[in-house]
Amino acid sequence: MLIAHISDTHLGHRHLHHVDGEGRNVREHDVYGAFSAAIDAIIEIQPACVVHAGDFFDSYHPSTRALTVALDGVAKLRDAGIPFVGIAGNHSTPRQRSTEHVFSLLSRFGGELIWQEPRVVTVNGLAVHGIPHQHDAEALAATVAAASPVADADYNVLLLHGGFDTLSQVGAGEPGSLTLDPEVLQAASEFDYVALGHLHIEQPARLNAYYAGSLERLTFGDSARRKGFVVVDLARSPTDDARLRLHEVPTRPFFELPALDAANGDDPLELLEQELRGRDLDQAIIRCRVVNIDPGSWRALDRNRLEELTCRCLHFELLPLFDARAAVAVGAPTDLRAFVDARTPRGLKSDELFARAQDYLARVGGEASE
Ligand SMILES: [Mn+2]
Repeated sequence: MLIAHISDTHLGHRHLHHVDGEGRNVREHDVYGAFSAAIDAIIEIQPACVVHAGDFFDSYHPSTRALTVALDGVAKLRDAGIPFVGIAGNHSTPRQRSTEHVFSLLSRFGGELIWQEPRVVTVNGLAVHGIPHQHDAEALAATVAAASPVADADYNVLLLHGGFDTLSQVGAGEPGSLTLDPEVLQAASEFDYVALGHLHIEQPARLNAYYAGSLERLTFGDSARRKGFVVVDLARSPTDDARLRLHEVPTRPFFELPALDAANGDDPLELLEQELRGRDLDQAIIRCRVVNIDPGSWRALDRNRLEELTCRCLHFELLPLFDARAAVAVGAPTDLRAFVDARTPRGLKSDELFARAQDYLARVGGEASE
């Protein structure tokens, strides 16, 4: 029996300022595209069920566009006769229980969504035990410990959203996110499979438990080699390598380059050119840090050359990391004070001008290092 495990689709996620010809945020559109591509691929595979391990939407009050994409996907699966079971993750859990949950809408389109109390959904001989996100880690652990497989189901799958200390934590810094004790997974070992959500890099958590990861890279910290959803053949033994495979979904190139080190007086742009050689730059989103550079050399960087090197990218960020001693020298506060005192027009207070100048410098410094 095949199941498809998808997670952290974050519909509605926006990043950067780039818009397409119709004024839509490019990254938001990428996220929708990845989701729709995953749904189409799942329909071709025809699994017995699709499970979604949380963070379906990027927020619990998604935009009309995010909702439209979600409802279209759920309806497509329904029309293809493939059951869809999903749980709420930290992003789709309202802080107040009185808030009407967006999942109530998806349920009307044939999805089995679980968002308040844990619930078992049985479809095609498969029992899916959905445990929605709870803000209290201990309560969530107790709920997992209390879950037990349904004896007369062919297979039992546990659907859970949370991170574990021992694993790569990309996606774990999200608001309301949880870190669980690995013991929690031990308690779930009688399940045929534990479909995990929350960490954005696809990875195993233990023999029968796996993170499908997000469909798109949402931060530069996400160094996942591959993106997609997981297809599990529950009939195969957990030790069988053919039991689980990641079905890749094409994504936009999105990565951080190794930091360029300007310590030896090398031209950072020469280093950058070498680093970019042979990489997929077309419409890519790339970030690169320059370390050990002084503010003077940073300011003297040839911006036209930088533009030439990176013009094929959708977005390229070069970030200087000044060393602390050099950074203090930037504002040259004693000189600035003298400068302001000498040039303050009559009728204005030099103290106030100086304070304002410092404020501007601090703001510019803050923007440069973000
Ligand atoms: Mn997430």
